[in-house]
Amino acid sequence: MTPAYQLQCIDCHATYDPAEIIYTCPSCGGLLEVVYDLPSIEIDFHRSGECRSVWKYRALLPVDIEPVTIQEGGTPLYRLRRLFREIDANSRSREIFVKHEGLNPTGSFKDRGMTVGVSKAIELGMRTVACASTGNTSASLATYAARAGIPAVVLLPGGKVALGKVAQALIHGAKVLNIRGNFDEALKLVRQVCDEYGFYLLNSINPFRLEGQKTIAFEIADELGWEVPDRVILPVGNAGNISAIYKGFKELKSCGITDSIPKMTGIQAEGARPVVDAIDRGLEAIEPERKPETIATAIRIGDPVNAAKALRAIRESGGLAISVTDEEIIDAQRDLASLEGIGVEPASAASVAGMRRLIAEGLIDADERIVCVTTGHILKDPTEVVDVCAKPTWVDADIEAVKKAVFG
Ligand code: AN7
Repeated sequence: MTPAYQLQCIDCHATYDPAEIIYTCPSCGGLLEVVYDLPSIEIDFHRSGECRSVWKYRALLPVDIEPVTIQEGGTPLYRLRRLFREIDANSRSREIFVKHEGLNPTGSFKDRGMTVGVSKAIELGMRTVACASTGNTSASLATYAARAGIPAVVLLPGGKVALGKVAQALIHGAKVLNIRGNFDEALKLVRQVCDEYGFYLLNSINPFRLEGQKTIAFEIADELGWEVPDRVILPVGNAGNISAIYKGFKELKSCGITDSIPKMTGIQAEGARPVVDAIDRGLEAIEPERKPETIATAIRIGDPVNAAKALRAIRESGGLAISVTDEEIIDAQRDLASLEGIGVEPASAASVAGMRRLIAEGLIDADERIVCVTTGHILKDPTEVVDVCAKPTWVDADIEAVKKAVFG
């Protein structure tokens, strides 16, 4: 069934026809979101036995054609067993889960947004799709554009995108531009290109893309038997995902499917923390960081476009925002990999590093049920992994040498 929905400005609340090609409010410049006439929509996904995937929840997705899909979503929710054993022993009731979004088709949560966003592009008759990207968005966009049979143009901060992501954008056939500049500059440029040439912009300023990403909330609640965790912790870069997941939880509550909203908790890297600063200082809007820097290149973003939505998500839900150092990120990445068997890229490990810091500092209650979202797969950034790990031991092709190396 086709849902009744519109675009609405989050600031002046003006509403627009969803077929208009707009990314911000033509009247006041505010961010847009998709709003549904919830009472008129027949929602059955909480009763259906269908496998979890983005399109299981299509009653609350704004796409009216057969979607462009390669089976996104349905990612695992792992309960942590060893990493927080000490903390668990202190607090037997604490449950900590990891929602591993790195297990989407292209290895990141972006696929949830792109299956919806590229489907929308086709529905709207758009002929070319484009984005700026710290890597994962470009990998995902290139893949879904290939699936849809339309060209993609991606602008990258040259030299600062992890190897696996560049490789994906290239092999899936996107036009890949290495900009001599950072992500924030690339995003400004791609917005101009889209305006001038009528390309469809699929950065997270596009409200339809975020609709796909809100299914992370639906899947978490679904997997917990339509209960809601106390807190969701995730990395924040351009601040789309935290906004999308919050919206998903709000819609579930509005529909009467769940009865609470998790405390949305955003983690940024120390060198790129405009959202954390705005929360700390009680600012209305973020102050951009001109020279963002972190090993977690995915979230090396100084001027997040969705900051206004993210600040609301964090404040309204009673959540938190903190930053972590690159060392804490690397430690969390290593521990997730070696103690839990969960391989994630550095930005994703920021969520677990942040949780560890919050628990250590006593900033979150001992009995909270927590979900950390790990947003990207470890193979995205093999260069970083090899850099932070001990090197393999070279051994002659000789049994005595092997024995010596194994036991020595
Ligand atoms: C692994 O690909 O911005 O706060 O251009 O790749 O929704 O931006 C990636 C962001 C977290 C931050 N984790 O999410 C891009 C891009 C990973 C990411 C984020 C990104 P948002």
